[in-house]
Amino acid sequence: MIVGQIAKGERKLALANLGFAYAAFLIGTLCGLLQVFIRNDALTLPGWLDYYQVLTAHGLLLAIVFTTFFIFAFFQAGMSRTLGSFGRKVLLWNWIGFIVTSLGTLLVVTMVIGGQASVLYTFYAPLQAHGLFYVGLALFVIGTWIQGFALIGHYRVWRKQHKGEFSPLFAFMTVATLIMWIIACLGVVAAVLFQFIPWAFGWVEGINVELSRSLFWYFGHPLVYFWLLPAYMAWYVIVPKILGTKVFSDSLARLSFVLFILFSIPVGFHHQLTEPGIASFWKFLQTVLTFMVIIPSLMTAFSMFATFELRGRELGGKGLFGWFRKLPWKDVRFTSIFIAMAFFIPGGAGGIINASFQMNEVIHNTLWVVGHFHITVGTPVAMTFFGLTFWLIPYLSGRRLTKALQKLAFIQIISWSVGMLLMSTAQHVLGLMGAPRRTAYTGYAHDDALAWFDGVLSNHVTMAVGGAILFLSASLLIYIVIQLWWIAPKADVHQAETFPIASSDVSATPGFLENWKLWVGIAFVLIAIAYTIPLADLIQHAPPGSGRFQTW
Ligand code: HEM
Ligand SMILES: [Cu+2]
Repeated sequence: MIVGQIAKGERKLALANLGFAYAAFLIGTLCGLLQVFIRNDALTLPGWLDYYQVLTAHGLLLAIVFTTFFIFAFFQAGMSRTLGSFGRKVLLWNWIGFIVTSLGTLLVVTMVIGGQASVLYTFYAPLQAHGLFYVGLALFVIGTWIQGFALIGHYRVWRKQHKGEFSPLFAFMTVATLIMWIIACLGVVAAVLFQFIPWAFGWVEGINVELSRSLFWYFGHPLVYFWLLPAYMAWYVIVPKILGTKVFSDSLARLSFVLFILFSIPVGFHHQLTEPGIASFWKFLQTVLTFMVIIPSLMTAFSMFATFELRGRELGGKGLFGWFRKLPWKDVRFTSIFIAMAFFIPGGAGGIINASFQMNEVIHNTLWVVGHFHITVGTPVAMTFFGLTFWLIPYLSGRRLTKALQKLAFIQIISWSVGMLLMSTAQHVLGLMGAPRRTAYTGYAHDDALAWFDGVLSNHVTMAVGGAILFLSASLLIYIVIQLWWIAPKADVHQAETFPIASSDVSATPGFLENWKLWVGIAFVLIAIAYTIPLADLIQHAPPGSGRFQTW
């Protein structure tokens, strides 16, 4: 059997992470299917299962477990591919981190299934889950830190051996993403260790609710960039290789990742615009910082389309848009990611609406928000990961994506797009008309108001049709994953999938871009400016702590 160019240790590690990711994906999407039918009163759950229990599982399994495990698989395979095989210590610590992350996940999932933690994935106080739920969360984060530091260790070894050289772009971006993740998690770790665990186990009586929410969102916004940056890595580094060209601009790519470290953290208050206890000035400041992220986002969009156009013209595309037809549409590795990018255009535009103080009043806590994150994390990120899966699993398993499997893969990405278009459009429109999010079926509204939800698009039935198509698509993906992992024909040397990495010209890249001390320093200064005074305020002028509530 021929297995890519990857050592056995990393291969097993990445596959273990992928196994967890796709198990979570299957159960998570099944929960999504239940939700869309419950919300339009087509399904009633048995007494032992609760809507909010299902929704907690859905949010956690898809937004946290699927993404994180997938991302680490991608990082581990890619770091081994670009920097060389892991040393014994790096490999060992990656495994230890993986095991701790997995134990945390299992503990959290057990608590949710056991009906002890229907607190949704944001676990807002004063809703109180079993203490072990928070212990599981802490283990999960610590496990990712161990894996993260192990990968950074691998990078440091490489740099010591290659003094004065730029690291490969893939490795640079991995390190940038991990640095952002580690800084971001400080908030959630502080809340879980110092607030939730003592409170849930009954060691202290009250919890400072607003402080816990602020610490959560200090983490919660960069969390979305933790999902997004690995997808951007695929766009910057993998896609050009599939197109047969090189990275458009190495320094632009590195600069945009540095800007994401700076501007994705000090902005959590844009999720708390309606909350008391934070003065308007701080909300305003963090909103301004939020909008700074538009700069690296548009830099990314620009370099993607520049790559497409330049390559399309090289291949003979003429006229204003002739290059578009020359792109490799028959290659599912490309088309999947192109669709992912296309979904991100309305997704990003919606994000600007959400982050705007006044417009947020209209959409806050409505189904619009649900529509929004399904066309950001639920499609651009998730579908980029699907597109990676089609070659990453063969690369790791030594099998082939056959013609028949590629056909199925096309059906899968197209059905996901159709399902998502229906579901998320309905969610956006319903939300604008006032349908709340995080609410099981309710007939509690005036008849006139219920009539608003009778349109073609503003309809819970449209949402359910979309959701059902999505679940079929998810099941098809699981079938493809199983085929690629265990069943498809083995590849020989010539057919073996490779890990596509585009070459990147560093001759014009300024050295300070790889000066991590500088960027981490600036990131902490921005965080201190945006958070010190309002958090100190929340602690000093704390109201009496809240008791524990279990509403289920
Ligand atoms: C079969 C595919 C899917 C279906 C049918 C589906 C359906 C839904 C529905 C109906 C809700 C809103 C429920 C409510 O607010 O009452 C929801 C929430 C959510 N979905 Fe999905 N979804 C799917 C896939 C995904 C994926 C792939 C992701 C992320 C990678 C995702 C992440 C989330 C998150 C984070 C929430 C919010 C949970 C909360 O409010 O606590 N979903 N989903
Ligand atoms: Cu945010």
